Amino acid sequence: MSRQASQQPGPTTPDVLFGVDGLLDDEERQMRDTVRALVKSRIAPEVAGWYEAGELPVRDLAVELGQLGLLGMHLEGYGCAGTSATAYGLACLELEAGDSGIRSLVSVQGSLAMFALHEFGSEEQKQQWLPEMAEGRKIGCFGLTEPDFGSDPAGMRTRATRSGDDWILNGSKMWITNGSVADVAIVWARSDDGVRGFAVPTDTPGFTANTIKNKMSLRASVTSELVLEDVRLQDSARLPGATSLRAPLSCLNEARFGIVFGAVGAARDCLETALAYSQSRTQFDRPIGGFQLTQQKLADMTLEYGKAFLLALHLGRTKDTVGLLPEQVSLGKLNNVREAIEIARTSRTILGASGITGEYPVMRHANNLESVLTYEGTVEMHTLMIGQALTGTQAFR
Ligand code: TGC
Ligand code: FAD
Repeated sequence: MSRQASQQPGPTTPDVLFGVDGLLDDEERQMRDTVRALVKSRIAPEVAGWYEAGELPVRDLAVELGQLGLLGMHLEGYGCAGTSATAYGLACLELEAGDSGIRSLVSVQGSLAMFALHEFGSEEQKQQWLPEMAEGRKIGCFGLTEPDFGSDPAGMRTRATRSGDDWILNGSKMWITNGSVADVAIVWARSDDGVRGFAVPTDTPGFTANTIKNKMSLRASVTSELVLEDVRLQDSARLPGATSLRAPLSCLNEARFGIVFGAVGAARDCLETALAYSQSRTQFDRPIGGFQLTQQKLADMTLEYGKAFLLALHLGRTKDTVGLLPEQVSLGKLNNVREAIEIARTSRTILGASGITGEYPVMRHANNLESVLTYEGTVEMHTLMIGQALTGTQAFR
C-alpha cells in the first residue's frame, strides 16, 4: 500500500489501518465473511428486540449455527468441523460483534459442554451427544459455579455419592448459561475421590433448572440456576477421563480463548458505530468527528482495538502451532475484555444521549461486557494467574 506524500489520507477503517485482511489466509477470510453475513442478516436486525425482551430463541439459533458448522467447530470427528483454533476465534469475533449472548451460546455449547465430552467422555457418551450437539439439535450447559463458589470452584459443595453401582448427585449450580434450555448438563461435583464430571440428561428426575430474571447484562442469553436433588445416575453418565479439578479448568481454557477474540468483535462494533456517528452528527456547525477531542478518542480506541486483535491472532496462531499455557490465555482474556469495555464506554460518550438507547448497539455491548469481564475468570483472577506465572507465588489463597 503506498500513497503520494502530497495526498491527504481519506477516511479509512480501523481494520484497513491495521491491515487485518492481509494477516488472514483465504480459509480464515471466508469463515469470517460467512459468520459476518449471518450476523448481519439474522442477528443484527433482531438482537435489540431480544435484548429488550430479555430472551433468546436458543433452539432455532442453535440449529442455524449448527448448519454453518459453528458448534464445536474446532473439535475433530463426531460431526464437528475440525477447524483451526484461529478460525474458531474469528467466528467468535464476528458472533460477538452481533452480541456477547450469541458468542456465549456458541462458547458454552462448543468449548465447554462439547469439549468436556470430547476430551473426557467415553466413546458411548461422545456418540450419544456430540453429533446432535454439533447440529444444534441438542443443547448443552456447563455447571461449575455455585452460589457460594465462583472464583474458587475448588470449594464446590455439589456432592456425588455412590449408591451401589449408581451415583447420587445433590447440590446447586448458579449462573449457568443455557441451563434451562439444555438437554444435557455437564455437572461438576465433589466425590470421596475428588472432583468428577457427569453428563446429566436434564429430564433425569430430581434435576431442575430455573431461569434467572432481571439481568441488566447479557439479556439476550439464557442464564439459570441448576438444582440437583437426589439425581440418580448410572456410572456410564460419569466422564471417565475427568479425575480432578484440572478437568473443568481445562475446559475453561477453551472458552476463554473464544472470549479473547469475541471481545474484539464487540469492541469493533462499538468503534465502527462511534466512527460513523462522529461523521454524521453535527454540533457547532461541523461534524463532531472534526473536533480534536473526538479524534483523540477515535485514535486511542483504534489503537487498543488493533492491539487486541493482534494479540488474539497471535494467541490463535500459537494455539494452532505449539499450544497455549493457561496463563497465556489469561493475558488475552484480561487485556481484550478490559480494553473492549473501555472502547464501549468511550464510544458511548461519542454518541451522547443517543448512546444510551437500544437504537445503537453500544450500550448493549457495554452492559454485556460487564458479564464477560466477570465470567470465565474475573479480571482480578486473571491478573493473579499472570502474577503467579511471573513470580511463582500464588496470591489468591
Ligand atoms: P489449582 O490448585 O491451581 O489447580 C487445580 C488443578 O488444575 C490445574 N489447573 C489447570 N489446568 C488446566 N487449565 C487451567 N486453566 C488450570 N488451572 C489450574 C492445576 O495445574 C491443578 O492440576 P493438578 O493436576 O496439579 O491437580 O486450583 P485452585 O483451586 O487454586 O484454583 C485455581 C484458579 C483460581 C485459577 C481457578 O479456580 C480458576 O480459574 N478460577 C476462576 C473460576 C472460573 O473461571 N469459573 C468459570 C466458570 S464457567 C463460566 O464462567 C462460563 S461463562 C460462559 C459463557 O457464557 O460464555
Ligand atoms: P466471586 O468469586 O464472589 O467474586 C466477587 C469479586 O471478588 C470479584 O471481583 C472477584 O474478582 C473478587 N475476588 C474473589 N476472589 C479473589 C481473590 N482471591 N483476590 C482478589 N479478588 C478476588 N459459571 C458456570 O459454571 N457456567 C456458566 O455457564 C456460567 N455462565 C455465566 C453467565 C453469566 C451471564 C455470568 C454473569 C456468570 C456465569 N457463570 C457461569 C459464573 C461465572 O463464572 C462467575 O460469576 C465468576 O467465576 C465469578 O464468580 P462470582 O460471581 O461468584 O464472584
